Amino acid sequence: MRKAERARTTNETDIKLAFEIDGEGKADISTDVPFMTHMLDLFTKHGQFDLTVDAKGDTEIDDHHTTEDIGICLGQAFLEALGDKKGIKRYGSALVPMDEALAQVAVDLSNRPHLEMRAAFPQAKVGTFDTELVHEFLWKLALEARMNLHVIVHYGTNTHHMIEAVFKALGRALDEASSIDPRVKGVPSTKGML
Ligand SMILES: [Mn+2]
Repeated sequence: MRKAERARTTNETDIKLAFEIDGEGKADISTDVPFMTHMLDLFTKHGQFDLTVDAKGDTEIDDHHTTEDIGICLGQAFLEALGDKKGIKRYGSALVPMDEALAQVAVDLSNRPHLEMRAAFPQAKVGTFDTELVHEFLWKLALEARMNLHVIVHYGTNTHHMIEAVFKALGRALDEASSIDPRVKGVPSTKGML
């Protein structure tokens, strides 16, 4: 079973998370950041993962710590669930429209953490959520999962739609990259390791 759990408590946040790669799109998400709850729900459904998150944090300051620490825990759980990476496709990409917005995600489960993000969100906030935290979340996810993650929002006018397209594309790209290809023998790298 490709799954892992994380429990992480600091002075800023208290996070419990369980992640399964080969899931059914079951999400049980409870966080102090409602917009992230919504995005993690989409991510899980479109990635056909199973994800349980219980995240409490110092949102009286802002949503930064809680959003960041969910990214850390999800990245660590994803990496552990991938195990030895034998037989995986390694690369994945998705182009996802959401009404007027179009987002693209390409990922390499390369063991070389990197984030490239091209997204100009028209609004600094969606509800109470600071949209700059999308970058913070994705960077910590990429760092801890040791993946090369490229995110492009080609266009859009509604910031909620644009971010939603990113999380749906992220789920689909990671689903593809982490899926098992029966033709792949061992690890898909000419170096012999990932
Ligand atoms: Mn929505």
